[in-house]
Amino acid sequence: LFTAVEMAPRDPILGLNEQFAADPNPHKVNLGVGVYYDDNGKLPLLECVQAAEKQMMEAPKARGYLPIDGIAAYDSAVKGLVFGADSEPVKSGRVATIQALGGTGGLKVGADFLRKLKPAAKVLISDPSWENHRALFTQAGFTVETYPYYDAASRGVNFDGMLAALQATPAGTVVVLHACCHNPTGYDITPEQWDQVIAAVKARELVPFLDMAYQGFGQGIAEDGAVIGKFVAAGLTFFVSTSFSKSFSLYGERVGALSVLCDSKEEADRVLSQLKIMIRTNYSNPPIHGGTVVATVLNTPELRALWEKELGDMRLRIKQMRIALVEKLKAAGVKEDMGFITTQIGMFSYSGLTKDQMVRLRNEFGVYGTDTGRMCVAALNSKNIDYVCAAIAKVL
Ligand code: PLP
Ligand code: TYF
Repeated sequence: LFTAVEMAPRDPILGLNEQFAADPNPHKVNLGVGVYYDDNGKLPLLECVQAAEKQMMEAPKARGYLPIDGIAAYDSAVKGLVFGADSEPVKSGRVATIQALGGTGGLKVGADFLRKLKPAAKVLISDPSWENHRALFTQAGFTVETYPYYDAASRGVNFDGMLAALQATPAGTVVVLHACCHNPTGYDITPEQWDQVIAAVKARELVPFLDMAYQGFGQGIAEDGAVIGKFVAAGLTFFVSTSFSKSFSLYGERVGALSVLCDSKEEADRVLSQLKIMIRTNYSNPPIHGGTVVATVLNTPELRALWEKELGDMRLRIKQMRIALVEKLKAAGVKEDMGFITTQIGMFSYSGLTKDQMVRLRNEFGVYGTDTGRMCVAALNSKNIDYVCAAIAKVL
């Protein structure tokens, strides 16, 4: 049965983790996978999460099946976060939201539904994008192509190229857009550029799928969510996937969501019924723990305030690491102006280093980033940054 089964390639990012774990170098630093570590190099367990879990422990509950679309209080909290609790879409009931297995799960439920709805549509992702975007939409049955995004020469976004591509795209094409903190480049488009993207999406009748995996890591929760408000104001219907993996440091609990903005409550009810079929035939219903933690935090004012503070601290620490990286690379003798690192946003920096340089960093110094030159700034800290800067200076 399995004699013809080929060995599949490793995930380019998660595969690096395995290589890192096996590396005996005592100085090794993992800047490969997108995970936030604190200044001691530890994965944080947020205080708001611990407080919610304490509450849950003190009033233990039996574990029946959840509804197919998850915890109602979780879904409504997600709607509030993404669209605004008092926003017209939420108040009118025209958002269909389901609790998903991480942001990936939200993307996949949305992709499966879209494939049934628009089987002939193509999917466009940014060039480059999170590699799993291509894999996930391909696996869902779509042909995946790209729109221009990164411009290496200007160290920024090739916005003219992006817009021209969208304007030349056939109606009904699904366009995956990073809502904020673009992975892997760290370059976001400006609010004015978003307006132009939205105009193109509207004119060409494209289907926007916003991936919001880093809400709160850019400028703040509301600030990063503002782009959603722009799509709403334009009168569009669209998809939004949410991930709490990073913002709650709950990677392994698999907490995320999919929200679909429809034209009316009646339409949202029908869409929700279809999303439920996707869920039921895949994993039936989501798990309880992570969703309860997030719902408890988001729906308890003191815990919500604590979360916003802790998320703000993570955001600030990453920004400080960007500033320190620029200064220390200069001090380590790098002649090139690395100031672009502080104009990037979110957890990643596209460093501009070549594949050869990234391989040298890994093999000679135990500093792990992806072959594309992406480094996770959120894994730098006051103890490893000098070593990393010295290593980068040597390969440059
Ligand atoms: N989308 C992007 C752009 C990401 O970087 C990630 C990271 O993991 C995800 C989606 C998936 O999120 P999750 O880990 O919650 O599945
Ligand atoms: O881009 C990253 O590093 C994160 C984590 O298949 C990740 O988004 C990477 C690869 C993958 C799943 C998650």
